Amino acid sequence: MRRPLWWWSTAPSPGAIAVANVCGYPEGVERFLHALCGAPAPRRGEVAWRRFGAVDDGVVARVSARHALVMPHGGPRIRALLDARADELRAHSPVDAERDALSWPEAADPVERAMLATLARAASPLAIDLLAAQPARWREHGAPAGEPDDRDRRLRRLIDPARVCVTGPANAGKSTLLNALAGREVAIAHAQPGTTRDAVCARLDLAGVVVDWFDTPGVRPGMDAVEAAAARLAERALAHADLVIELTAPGLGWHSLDAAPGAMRLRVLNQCDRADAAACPERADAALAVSALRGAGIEPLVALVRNALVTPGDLADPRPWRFA
Ligand SMILES: Nc1nc2c(ncn2[C@@H]2O[C@H](COP(=O)(O)OP(=O)(O)OP(=O)(O)O)[C@@H](O)[C@H]2O)c(=O)[nH]1
Ligand SMILES: [Mg+2]
Repeated sequence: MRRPLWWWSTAPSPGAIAVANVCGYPEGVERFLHALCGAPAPRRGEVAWRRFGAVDDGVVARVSARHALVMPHGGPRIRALLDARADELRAHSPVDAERDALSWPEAADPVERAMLATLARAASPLAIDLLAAQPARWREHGAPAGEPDDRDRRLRRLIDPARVCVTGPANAGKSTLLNALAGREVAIAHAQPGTTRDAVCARLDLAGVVVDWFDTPGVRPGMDAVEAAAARLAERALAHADLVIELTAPGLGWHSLDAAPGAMRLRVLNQCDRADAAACPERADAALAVSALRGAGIEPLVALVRNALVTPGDLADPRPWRFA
């Protein structure tokens, strides 16, 4: 087999640097790198800066005669262009098991190999210790029988982030809440109703559990065509949500929209810093009152969402986890 294998070790989400592998017979690896970079392949053990044609520049590390790492910048467009170039150069993608065996030669057994492959793409910091513990648990208890259960599925949110969708009337403070959680201005927040005209998404770390957080446009009468299109995008986000936060403010009432069957729901009253918040009718139905603007109640909200998605009991449970 003279055609080298080509695959990415880093997750497909944007990052500073991405790492691709070129693996195969030495002459196949050399021919591929020469064609990709327009310069001779680095020698075994060498690390060199190279241009990757018109696509990007970066570093090539020759791990061994048969294996090199190609490290461009980590944008999805650069990855796609390099994949297309690898295709032109007739490299091919390994099947999962082949790729894992090549990526993790130090793994003692298939469970350890699968664990390392999962660890490399897990989104949440809380996944690290739990995944690292799995090979020993599987050895001690044996492979868990049957299909994945609810705990397995909840814990997988540590690997592939859960979707949290915030809905509610215009001016409830949905975008202000996203900005408060992100610690930067992800979405435009403004006193004018109908400010959010798109489904904005940000990846947030909620005390160790990473989620994809969707800010949706507020529903209000007399929406224009752009807002109506944005509302349809919000419907799509809701259809795939794991958790829906219904956010409102004093006097605005609750807006319940259809969501994915089985999605959890949490009612939150925002703008609790206002003088009329304590006695407003929405307070009685809210699980929590927060002020996105002033920061009150944000930590308890983070804890509530995090514990709903991945329960403390799931994390403490010593049984093996079907993580793959
Ligand atoms: N007093 C107070 N005002 C807030 C709070 N959160 C948001 N606001 C204000 O409420 C207004 C609307 O905030 P947004 O975050 O844009 O509201 P939204 O729910 O995203 O609104 P749409 O995008 O129109 O659906 C802004 O003037 C915010 O400053 C809060 O906790 N307390
Ligand atoms: Mg908004």
